[in-house]
Amino acid sequence: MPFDTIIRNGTVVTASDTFRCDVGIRDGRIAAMAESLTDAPEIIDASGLYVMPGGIDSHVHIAQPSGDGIVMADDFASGTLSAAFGGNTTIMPFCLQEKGMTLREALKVYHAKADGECYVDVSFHIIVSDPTSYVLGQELPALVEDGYTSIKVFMTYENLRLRDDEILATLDSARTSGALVMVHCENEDAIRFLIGRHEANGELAPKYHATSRPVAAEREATHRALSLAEIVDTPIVIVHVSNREAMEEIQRARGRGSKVAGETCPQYLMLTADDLDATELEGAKFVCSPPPRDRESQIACWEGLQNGTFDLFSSDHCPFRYDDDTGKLNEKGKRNFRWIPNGIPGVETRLPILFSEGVAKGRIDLNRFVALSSTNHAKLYGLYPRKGTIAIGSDADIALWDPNKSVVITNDILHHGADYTPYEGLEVTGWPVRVMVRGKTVTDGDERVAAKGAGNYLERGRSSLK
Ligand code: DUC
Ligand code: ZN
Ligand code: ZN
Repeated sequence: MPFDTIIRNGTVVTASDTFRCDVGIRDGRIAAMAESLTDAPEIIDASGLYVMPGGIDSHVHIAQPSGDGIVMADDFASGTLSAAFGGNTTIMPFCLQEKGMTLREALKVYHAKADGECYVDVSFHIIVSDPTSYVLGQELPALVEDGYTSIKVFMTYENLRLRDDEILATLDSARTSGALVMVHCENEDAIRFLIGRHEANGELAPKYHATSRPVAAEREATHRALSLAEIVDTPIVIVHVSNREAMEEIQRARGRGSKVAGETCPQYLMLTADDLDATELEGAKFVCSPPPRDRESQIACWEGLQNGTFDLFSSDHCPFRYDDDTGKLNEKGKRNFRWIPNGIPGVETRLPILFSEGVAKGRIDLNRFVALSSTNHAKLYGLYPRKGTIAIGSDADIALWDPNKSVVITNDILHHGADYTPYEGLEVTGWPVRVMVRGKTVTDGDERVAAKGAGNYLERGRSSLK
């Protein structure tokens, strides 16, 4: 038999083209694409379906220590299963270096959490919170050689933030090592000042999370990150951009010749700060950073997806349970917004939302959908063309999409560990009805088919952004 599996009668969509052909899979990779293929023990009829590269979600938090009795709602099993049901075949969670740890120690902890547990392929970005000279001079260059080719730095959160000199040193090391740096841009000092003022005024409800982290705090930090990167001539990714002013900083930096990638997320298209002002404590369900803004910001973010300001559409899946001591409504979080853990679930809903609100509503075309949800992630994070496209020789990481399937998103149809979705009741058109990782079906849309451990850890090459 020339193939293990043939996907027949589907319409293949890549970041550049849409065409009718059959796809032959052998040994986990795409072995043939032709008008008509025969001869395989498994024939999948994809009539009426799109055959797309599986989603790559390059911004996901799973089982990340969050301090103070707070526990993330997903481990690697539930997080990757949820990812698969949402049309993804690879996710990139963060491996947190806690202060005092080496990067290798942090990786050891994360590999122990992930190994043998995953349903889709995974690869870690390392959060650098303690950029010692050993970390930057010795570890990072060696880790890049070992396939850990991206890091994240924070400009906010007291225990994570780097000062400007530390950011410069980290960027400088990343340039010589060949690592790509993702930056969380919010001005910690301004935020702490505003949190303090809210507290002094007795303003403690979830909605004050949004006003304590205003657009100016994000815009300023974005400008500073871009300036620091320019000073040491290092490419960066500005992650989870929420508004037009931060987008304009990216555009201006590109105009000066800087190498910058931009990312936005579903929450900045679908939610606003008003969602944090729900009755009782329900607003806690929408607490994430940067916070959702306003309608105009949603429009701006759609424009950014259309005009190339954004290269990446990621979930920033960062799930906490709502009605739970270890989650949003922990004892302190019930009384003061500053203790509500930041982050919302979204790995399973990212692609249906982009498909429905983007493709079905005519804001972006199918090829842009694939670029934003898969191909650009593979290119920027060193996985292309092994991942992120449908081509001969690429891994057979495939999502079959029914463009007409209409689904009302409710938490009980999702597979994550959170007890809510921020998108409860949202009706979407278009849904992944089969997801295959390296040629093996993980979900058929309704049921899990693969066993735990079907997902591999991926070493990556260098970024296309250089
Ligand atoms: N930053 C993230 O990237 N994710 C969740 C919380 C945060 O601040
Ligand atoms: Zn962040
Ligand atoms: Zn994040």
